[in-house]
Amino acid sequence: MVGELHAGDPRAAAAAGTARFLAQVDPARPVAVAAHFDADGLSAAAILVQALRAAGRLAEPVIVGKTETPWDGTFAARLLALAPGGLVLADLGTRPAAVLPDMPTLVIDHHRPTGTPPAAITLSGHGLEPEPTSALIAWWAVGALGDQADLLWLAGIGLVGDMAEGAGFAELADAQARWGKTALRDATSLVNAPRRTAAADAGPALRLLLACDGPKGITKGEGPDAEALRAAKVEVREAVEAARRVAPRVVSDVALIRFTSPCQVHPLIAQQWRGRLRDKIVIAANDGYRPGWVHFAARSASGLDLLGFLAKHRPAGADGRYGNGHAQATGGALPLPVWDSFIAGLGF
Ligand SMILES: [Mn+2]
Repeated sequence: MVGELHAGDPRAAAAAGTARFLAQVDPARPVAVAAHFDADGLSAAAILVQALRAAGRLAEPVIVGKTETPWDGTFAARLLALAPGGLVLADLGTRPAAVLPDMPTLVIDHHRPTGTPPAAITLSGHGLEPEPTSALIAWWAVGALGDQADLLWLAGIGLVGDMAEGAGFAELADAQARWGKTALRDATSLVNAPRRTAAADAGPALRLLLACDGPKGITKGEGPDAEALRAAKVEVREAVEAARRVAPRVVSDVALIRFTSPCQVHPLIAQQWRGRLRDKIVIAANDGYRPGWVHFAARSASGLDLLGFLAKHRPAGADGRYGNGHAQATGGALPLPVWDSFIAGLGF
């Protein structure tokens, strides 16, 4: 267990940790809010940025691009260009390396930690029962800045986006009662679409999450940003249709589906085959997402710990992009030659 949410009330601990973080930040400088580009990460960013600005703080969202992680030098340069006084990392993983050394840092995350971030205040929901998503932890966190009831729909989008709808959080029930279950679900589906497209431009979704006062602003929106989300859904649907025609190859307990698409549809393909090959470890591998690399998603319906499985089969040359996430939903990215030795090790 890493971080501060595991002793006592996680809601109070999230707010207390955030207050301590903000006390370290020079208020004349912006807080850089770095986030993942899925519905949970973008909603977490929208919650943090809006609550910080409403409290009179400067805050700027910085969203990772396609294949980018905060631990890449390119991303650190984007952060430093803001001359931030503090850094929030939302829904980006919990790793044992600093993104910006010597920068006050708040980690908000729910993926399985691969270590303890040095000198950061870490709000990790991993292992809590039920497990909160990053947007919900972000909403708890900004409780440090006053009442945030009007931002609760954003936490709802994060929960729906990461399939925590059935986890039993009272916050989601409250959000559904106020803004509508269907509207939250439909808005989540739209916000989640662009990250799977070839361009993976999170801009339109983030602008809508920052500007709207509820999910219907997204589902009923008519501007270019809402239009971009609808176009993204069409692009992704067509890419899924193409990839689902590929037949799996099975070697012992692993089923491999290999295809080429610029879209991040490998998690969707793995999820679909998981339901049909219930005793297999399903690996959907996409060699068109990034030239020279294979991006893959692993799923299993058998309850096997896939993080453990990938750790056992870790090829030489794999880096921090390999084998992160959740026990039942993981994957990674490997350069082509490393991928070849990985699947050779699995018997392919
Ligand atoms: Mn998440």
